[in-house]
Amino acid sequence: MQQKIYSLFGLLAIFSLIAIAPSAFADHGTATVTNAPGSSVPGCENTADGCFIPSMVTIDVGGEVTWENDDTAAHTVTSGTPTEGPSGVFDSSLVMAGSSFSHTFEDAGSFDYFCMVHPWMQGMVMVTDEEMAHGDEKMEGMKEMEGMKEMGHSDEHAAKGIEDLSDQFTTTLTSGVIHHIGGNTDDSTLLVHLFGANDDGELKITLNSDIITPFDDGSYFVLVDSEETEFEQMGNTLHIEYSAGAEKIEIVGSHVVPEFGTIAMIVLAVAIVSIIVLTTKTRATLIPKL
Ligand SMILES: [Cu+2]
Repeated sequence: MQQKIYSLFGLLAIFSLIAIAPSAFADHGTATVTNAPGSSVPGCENTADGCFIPSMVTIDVGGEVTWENDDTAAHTVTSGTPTEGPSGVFDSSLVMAGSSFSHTFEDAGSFDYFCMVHPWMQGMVMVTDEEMAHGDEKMEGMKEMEGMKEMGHSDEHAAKGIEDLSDQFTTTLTSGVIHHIGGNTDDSTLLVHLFGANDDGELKITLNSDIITPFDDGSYFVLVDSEETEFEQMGNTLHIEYSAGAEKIEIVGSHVVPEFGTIAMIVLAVAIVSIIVLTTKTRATLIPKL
């Protein structure tokens, strides 16, 4: 008899757990998002919740979202979109592997965010007023997410062949990271976009002659934020100095390979290499940002 009562209690306990669990999950005060391992390489955007897990979270006004970087690469969580740029609501700056970043949302609304280093990584935070109809808000969010997915498609072919190029192209920076590199065939320019160059620094870049061809005398022409700049050149390696706040370095040659795929692969290779370099150089100073 006593055994029966115990087992009844046991069953009751299990049932009450099942009953309570959903409300615990529905707690909208906090949410945790993790960086998907491998998201520093494009392709994660083709899977639902492939880059940020999950890519959309809903919290109440006053709630806090924590992003945990479970990846091996450094990432940022920056409000805004890659096309329109940072919106200024929140910005983690570089979050190293194993670190995290939190933000408390005081206003209702939907907040797009992305990774400045890997702009194919996009997510959204929905902040709802308690009076607001949760269902409608979510629907709107879903629609926006679909739009974002479509945008990401142009990155698809960029994922191919990345391993082949990464060892052909090297770059190091003493301040900030490379956001991306673009090629402009019309004026034979390689555009290096910097991010987070808060101090004066130097970019050391070894150019791949398959992508950018120098002028007949073997030289290039360099502009930092549209100002002509003196630089050192040793073979194909350029040492370009820039001052704090610099955003754009242009390297002009006689010819730049037009193929988008190639340029996209360089961007990736450069981004990855620069992150590795930056991670090893600044690990000590950046980690305490918890
Ligand atoms: Cu990233």
